[in-house]
Amino acid sequence: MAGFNAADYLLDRHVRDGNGARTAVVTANRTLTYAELADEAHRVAGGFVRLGMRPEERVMICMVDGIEMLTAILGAMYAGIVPVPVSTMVTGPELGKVLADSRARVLCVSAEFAESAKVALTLAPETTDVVLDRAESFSDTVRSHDWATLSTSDPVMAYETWEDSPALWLYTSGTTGTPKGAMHRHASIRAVCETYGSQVLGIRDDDRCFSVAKLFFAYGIGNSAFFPLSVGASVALEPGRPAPRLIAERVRTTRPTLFFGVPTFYSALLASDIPDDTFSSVRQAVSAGEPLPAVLFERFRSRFGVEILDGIGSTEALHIFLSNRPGEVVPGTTGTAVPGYDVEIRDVTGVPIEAVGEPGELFVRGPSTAFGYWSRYETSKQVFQGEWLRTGDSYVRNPDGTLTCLGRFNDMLKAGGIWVSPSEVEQRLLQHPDVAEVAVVAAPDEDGIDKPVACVVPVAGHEVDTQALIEFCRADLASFKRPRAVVAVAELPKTATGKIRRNVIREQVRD
Ligand code: 3SK
Repeated sequence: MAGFNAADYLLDRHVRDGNGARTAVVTANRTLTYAELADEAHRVAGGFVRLGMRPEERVMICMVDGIEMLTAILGAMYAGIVPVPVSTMVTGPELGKVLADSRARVLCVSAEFAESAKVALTLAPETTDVVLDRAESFSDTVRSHDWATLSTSDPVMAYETWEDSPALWLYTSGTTGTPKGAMHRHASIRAVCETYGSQVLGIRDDDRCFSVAKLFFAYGIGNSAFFPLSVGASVALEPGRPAPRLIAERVRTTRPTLFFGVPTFYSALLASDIPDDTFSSVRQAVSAGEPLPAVLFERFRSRFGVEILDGIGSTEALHIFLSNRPGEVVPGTTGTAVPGYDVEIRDVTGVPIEAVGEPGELFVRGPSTAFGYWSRYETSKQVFQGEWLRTGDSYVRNPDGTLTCLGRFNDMLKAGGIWVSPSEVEQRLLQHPDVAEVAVVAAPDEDGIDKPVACVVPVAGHEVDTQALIEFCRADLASFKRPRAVVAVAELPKTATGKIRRNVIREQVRD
């Protein structure tokens, strides 16, 4: 089996090639070269070994974006240990659930999340050691360590992992359901860099990356670690929660060339009063997580002068496998398959649909799909089908060969017996100047028959005239697709990754 270690590929390779003095990572108070980042990550690897960790054991990482989190991930990979970055937005019991599920021996945690971690530990008896990035003492029930225990340990060189050795677990729950750990191998990290990173983004060593999506997401770890470090480029890390003014300030100071966001955040940027030249250093903005409505693409380009490249990936595929191409964006579509990946739209019987305009479920195969979910045999069989990965997204082929997302496969709704894509109705409503965000779901009318209902967040300072919005849809959509009711709400319920929680909205509109 071929030897390969992703941390060696991302760090030591550049040092060996004489590029150790290049800037790798920038935070508000520290800048590290490749040589310095590699040294620190090797020490963290040594720290994990000092704590008694063995290759293939898991370390859970619940930390804010920063050098500590980056070196925890890369240090674990060096040592053959499997880093499991998890959302910092979860409650203590939720963290406890994934901690227990992963059977991680060690938990690395930022001081901000120490209280959640204490609760989590009561549910995860197999976790014996906690490493805090700042505070020193923690709990009597586990051994607690400060960050220096890791970062000042004797360096450990890369363990001889294989291409197919486990490298990274990422928990995903989709928009519903219990979290499942998607298990990725070392070579998949190289695969996403050589496909999407190199052949779609065209990332180069003079790029500077900035991602609103945090390192604990599959999208964020690609944007802020794998892609920049694969080519000797640099990344700016921001620990704070993304808000338009904070991000605009960091963009002004770090001057990124590649900026990564999600549709909700692009919408928040457009609704804010940040200066129109904020993104003047950016050669390409990227969006994923949810389909980017054409109207947001147009508004962003006209106000900030930057093109947003919309793509779709999944935690199970590690990163983006379907994307527009720079300079050739077809707004309102997700573009075409990334080189190295094949996609199929299949009907309910599993037969591929070649016809234009006929919706079906998207399947993908490629070099970065996960082995499966940790300890989830039945669910893994449903999602990982031979070489193919079932995405759960509903897609349609356009006449120009691009694909358009119609929403989650199970979010499609029927009105008068005809399928309606919530996303099509949402795109129309977003064209209205009073509408900032919208989600369309099915709700039963007085006869118990499902009809489209729109939940709308008004633009700040505006009010929505719900009847006028229905008429606005009627003017441009087939009559059966128009929402039968529009409900104005202050905000839409979202997952940690910013995806709209339609199941929650469905419950709300039924009440
Ligand atoms: O949701 C997405 O589009 C995505 C993109 C890259 C990596 C992971 C995910 C979930």
